[in-house]
Amino acid sequence: MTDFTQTIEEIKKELRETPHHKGTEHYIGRLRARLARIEDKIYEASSKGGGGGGGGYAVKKTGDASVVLIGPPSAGKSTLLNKFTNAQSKVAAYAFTTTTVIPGMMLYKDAYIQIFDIPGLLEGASKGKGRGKEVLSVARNSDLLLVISDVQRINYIEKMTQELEGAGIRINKIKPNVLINKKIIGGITIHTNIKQDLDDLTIKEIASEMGIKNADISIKEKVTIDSLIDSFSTSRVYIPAIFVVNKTDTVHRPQFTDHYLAISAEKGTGLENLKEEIWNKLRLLSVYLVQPNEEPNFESPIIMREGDLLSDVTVKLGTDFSEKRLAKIWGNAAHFPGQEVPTTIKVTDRMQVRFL
Ligand SMILES: Nc1nc2c(ncn2[C@@H]2O[C@H](COP(=O)(O)OP(=O)(O)OP(=O)(O)O)[C@@H](O)[C@H]2O)c(=O)[nH]1
Ligand SMILES: [Mg+2]
Repeated sequence: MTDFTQTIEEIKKELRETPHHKGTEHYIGRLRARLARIEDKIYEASSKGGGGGGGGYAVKKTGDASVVLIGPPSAGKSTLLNKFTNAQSKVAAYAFTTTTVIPGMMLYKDAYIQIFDIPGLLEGASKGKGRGKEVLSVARNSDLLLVISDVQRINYIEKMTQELEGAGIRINKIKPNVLINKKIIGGITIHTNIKQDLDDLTIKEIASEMGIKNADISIKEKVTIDSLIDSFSTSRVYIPAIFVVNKTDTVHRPQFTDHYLAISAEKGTGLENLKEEIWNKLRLLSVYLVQPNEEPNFESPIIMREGDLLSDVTVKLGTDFSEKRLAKIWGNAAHFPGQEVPTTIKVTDRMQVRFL
């Protein structure tokens, strides 16, 4: 891979030395955009480099969804993995006990949820400290992150979050509402009904720096330089996260906001609660397949995600179902039991479906 380190350092130096005010905003925007473009290239290169996007770790994804445990050394990640799954990840009182990615499978409400235990993260991981970059690339490819620390080091949750941000991972955020319609010629046209703090020149320069030269850009929310760069970037990922505080058995009365979920992995407290939160955050739901000539029942669950269509269920079921365009449904979404619907409708939890 091309070494961008020097270019990155030069841009960062320039950013530090440029005074920040309205008059330099477009220049700052351009420099930040240039940095983001280089990051995009680095992530593109590393995700092509085999290992299933694990960037050096062989990570095989199976099951209905995947979760990664992120935290500093000795937070109790491996202890938690062992409680939740059949895995036997080594647990010890010293740092960096886990040195590679350890998968385990958790069965919860019919869903097979794959959990990855990974080496502890240090501050500076996103800049390449330890095997931080490889670890973070496992996180990039997951459906949910459990950011975990212990009661003595609650502040590490915030530090880990910053490392994730530094690796282009946006936590509990949604992609900025900016639509880009690329064209062959004509330059950049900006459409927005909202009064923006950024002027058109800044927006155009950021777009152009990120490789968008000709396009209609519709900006449907108030943007900042950072959120605009996020919306143009090809390498940002948006992943939900749960913040977990472990080892709450070691303090008399743990004190922190309900922003955090309290557990003791070792004693097993708070774990059912955490499983339910995992299920909710993954926005999983169960759909039940009803065979022809069969009464509706709850015997054959298929795990789907909120927003999936019935046609996504046919994809999951495989080729025998690929031609199906109509279905009968039972459950909350049905106006009456056995209603006939096209497979373009969304699935709902506990929907029973017979494909026609
Ligand atoms: N008191 C208490 N100790 C715990 C708890 N969970 C884990 N530990 C202990 O904390 C130490 C580290 O646990 P690990 O599960 O190895 O931590 P880890 O996050 O996997 O650490 P690395 O692999 O080094 O990153 C071990 O001595 C565990 O027994 C807990 O809930 N309460
Ligand atoms: Mg470990």
